[in-house]
Amino acid sequence: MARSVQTSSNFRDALLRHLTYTMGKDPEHAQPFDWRMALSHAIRDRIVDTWVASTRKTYEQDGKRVYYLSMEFLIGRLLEDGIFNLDMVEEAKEALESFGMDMRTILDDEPDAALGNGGLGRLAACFLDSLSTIGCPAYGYGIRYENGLFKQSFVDGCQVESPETWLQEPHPWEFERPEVRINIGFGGDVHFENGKTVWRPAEMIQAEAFDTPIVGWQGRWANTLRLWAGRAVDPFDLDLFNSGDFAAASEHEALARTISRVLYPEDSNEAGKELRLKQEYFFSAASIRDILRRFDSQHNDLKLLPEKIAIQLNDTHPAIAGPELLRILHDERGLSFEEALHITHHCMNYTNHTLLPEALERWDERLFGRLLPRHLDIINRIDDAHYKANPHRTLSARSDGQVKMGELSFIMANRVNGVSALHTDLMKQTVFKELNALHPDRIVNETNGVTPRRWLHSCNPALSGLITETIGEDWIADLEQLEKLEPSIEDQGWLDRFTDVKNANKAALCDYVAGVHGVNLNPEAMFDIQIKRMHEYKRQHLNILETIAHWQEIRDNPTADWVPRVKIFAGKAAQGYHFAKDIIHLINDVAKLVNADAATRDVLQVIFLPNYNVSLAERLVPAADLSEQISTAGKEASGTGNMKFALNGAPTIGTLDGANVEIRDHVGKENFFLFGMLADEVMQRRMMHDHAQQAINADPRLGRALEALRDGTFSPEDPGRYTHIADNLTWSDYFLVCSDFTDYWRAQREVDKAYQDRKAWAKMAALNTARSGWFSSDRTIHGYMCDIWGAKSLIP
Ligand code: NBG
Repeated sequence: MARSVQTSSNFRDALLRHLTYTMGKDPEHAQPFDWRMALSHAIRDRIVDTWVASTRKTYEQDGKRVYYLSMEFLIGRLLEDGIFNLDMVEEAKEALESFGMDMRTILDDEPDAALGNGGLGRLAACFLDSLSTIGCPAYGYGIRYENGLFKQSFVDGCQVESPETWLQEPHPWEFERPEVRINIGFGGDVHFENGKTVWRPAEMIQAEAFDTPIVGWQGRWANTLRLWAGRAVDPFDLDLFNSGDFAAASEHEALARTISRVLYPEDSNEAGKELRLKQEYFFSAASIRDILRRFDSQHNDLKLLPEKIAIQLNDTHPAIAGPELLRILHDERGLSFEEALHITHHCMNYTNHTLLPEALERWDERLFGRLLPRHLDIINRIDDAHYKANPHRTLSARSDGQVKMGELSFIMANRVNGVSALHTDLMKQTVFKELNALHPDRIVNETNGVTPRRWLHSCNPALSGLITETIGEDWIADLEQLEKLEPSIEDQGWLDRFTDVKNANKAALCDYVAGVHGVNLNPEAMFDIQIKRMHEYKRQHLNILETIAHWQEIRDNPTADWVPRVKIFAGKAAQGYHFAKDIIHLINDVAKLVNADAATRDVLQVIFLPNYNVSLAERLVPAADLSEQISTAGKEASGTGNMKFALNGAPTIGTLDGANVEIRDHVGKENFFLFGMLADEVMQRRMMHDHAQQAINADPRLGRALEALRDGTFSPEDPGRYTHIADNLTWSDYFLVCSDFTDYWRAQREVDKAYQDRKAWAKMAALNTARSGWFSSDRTIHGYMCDIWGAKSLIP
């Protein structure tokens, strides 16, 4: 399992071999696509060596395996990741150059695997990287969506969605496993026969496995991401075909495939669809079968299960895995219900990722019972057993005609975790207050983290190079070593180099934006960036309102000493979330007017970059001067973008929400621009019936910015376009945009002042990098291994 020791010429041969024999192309006629495929295969060969060795070792040592069940894995591109993790950047570059090819062009040819919506899916991807780097035997289980998250473009400033088609080209990273096909049942009824309960499903869909190896840092270990695709059990009806009904002959196949066709967008009102529940059961049940099959191949005593496996439910989407495991142990393997429950409970753990009530999954029990009749019985028995053990209170996973997945997950799980200190505390005080009182040791905190391989070493090679030159390269697998940078920060020469890196990253972003979008950004300006899903609680509208007020003030006094800023936004809104889409439209309309304003454009530019995804984040994060983390306190469970920015030397302007609290503690309060109400103040303020009007009356800047929305300043062709946004903020303002506006304005002016002293700013930025080492997902995974899974690394 040692690092591959390949000479450059060996690697060049491997590349040429794959171009010739895998792609069937001559170098003279090969297109970037052919080179990308050849390079991917050459890199993949190295990964497979590690992968096979890791799997063998896991079987030999019979260590505990971790199973991470997640509806989303937002892995993005894999080629660059593989090259960096194998430490083969120079070899790959040289090999390509010897054929006259530029590596960047080849890497950028890869489509993003957008199998997730946002933070939850990207966290799962960072965890896979850390599990492999640490050498913890683990499998990610999810769905191989044919169409990942939609593509976003703008037409007249409005978001337009089109399907993501990442699988239209061959995907070089996956291995189809036709021998791993599992039939998953739906519907039908439950019988009692010969003393046994038997579920006879009415419909069957086959789950077929596709495996992607995930290699860790320096190629020492590789785990598996196994994604399930839907197939028909009987794909083709020859009788129907021969009778002339060609469409009906393939209908089974088409229906079965819809199950792995699309990723549902979060926050959408449509999520209650039957298909979503089917997807959840489909991948959870296939994964449980697979886990048991692997266990059975090495053991014959089911009591050993909790010792040999740990299952992590990434939010409630795979919660049905609990009742499914229990069902198999009891109905099929013949354990008593109590014993099956006991074993299941000790295998399952649950991560909660949100307190937003609309995002906590609940299913209508008629729908649930129709699709999963036996599971509904089992959930009732789980509930009864829980009540029996805790008779003083009923805390039902089933009530008001609904199956509540949050409660079910809590009751099933051995450990329940939140994703930042504040979120874990709020979980105990709110959604799981009663359950926590009954099971006070069950909830633990595991603050999120991000992988330093992708989010510093590979996305910011210049900064990575400077760090390695200063403190050696061990920080890549031990991020807290970044604190060793602190003495250098006192050295002006070093700090100038740090600033040069940032400036070069900004210049590269300017080139990209000019090339792709035809907009010239001012590289001298402060790059102020807010990138994340569009949501009212994340308050992109607070940011744009402040931008409007700022623009108005510059126009009042154009010759004052303004600090030039570029306001950069990116993010997708769920298709059905009209308010969020209107905010995108507004930002685009503001950009149009402001960027064309000769009186202000030297000091203020606004741009909304379309189709935010992992690859775009990899360009933006290294180029940021200021990180916007401005959610209403108590609403953002953690955030992970906040960590990426701090790590890459962008101080935060933010509220005390999610992991911002811990970021501020680590980087120091003097290196963080704090504003806004605290979570408990938010709850108090909301009780005031006229909180928004009071805030507006107290701050004429806010009043004037809202007025500009009402009078059609930004939409002269359609003056009423933004009245409803102004009305919403004036009359309801659930997310307290108005109440936090004045303090946000104050903090922004402090940012301006701080940025004017460039030396002091550089120091602040560098301290953010040096003190962000704790936010590595390696630290988070060590926490899960120790507090939740009881799993060990198999790397000696
Ligand atoms: C998101 C939270 C983020 C958090 C990520 C990862 C969901 C349901 N939750 O704050 O909103 O960083 O999860 O934990 O997507």
